[in-house]
Amino acid sequence: QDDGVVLETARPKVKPPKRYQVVLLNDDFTPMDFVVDVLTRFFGMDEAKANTVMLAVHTKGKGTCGVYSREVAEMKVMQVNQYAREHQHPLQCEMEVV
Ligand code: TYC
Repeated sequence: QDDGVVLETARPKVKPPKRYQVVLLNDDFTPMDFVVDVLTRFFGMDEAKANTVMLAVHTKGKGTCGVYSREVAEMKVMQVNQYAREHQHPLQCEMEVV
């Protein structure tokens, strides 16, 4: 019966998964329109948001496109860099742990 004793089971600590920022780097050659296309195509931004982010990267040198799990961030980085290379633009995308 209820004697007030609480039994707790020991369990290994699980850490929350790390999150990763996907970052776009500025360069002097990639057309602004192409960067806006990338941001709408791969990061689900509307045209206005994509324009704002593109201009922030253009003026500040780099900027965050979104924050994801490692797997999703790796996929976005690969897709963006491949898409840029296919179109012969030097646009660079990287990931950073938050
Ligand atoms: N600086 C580029 C230009 O003037 C535009 C640009 C913006 C390029 C963002 C890359 O990540 C970038 N055409």
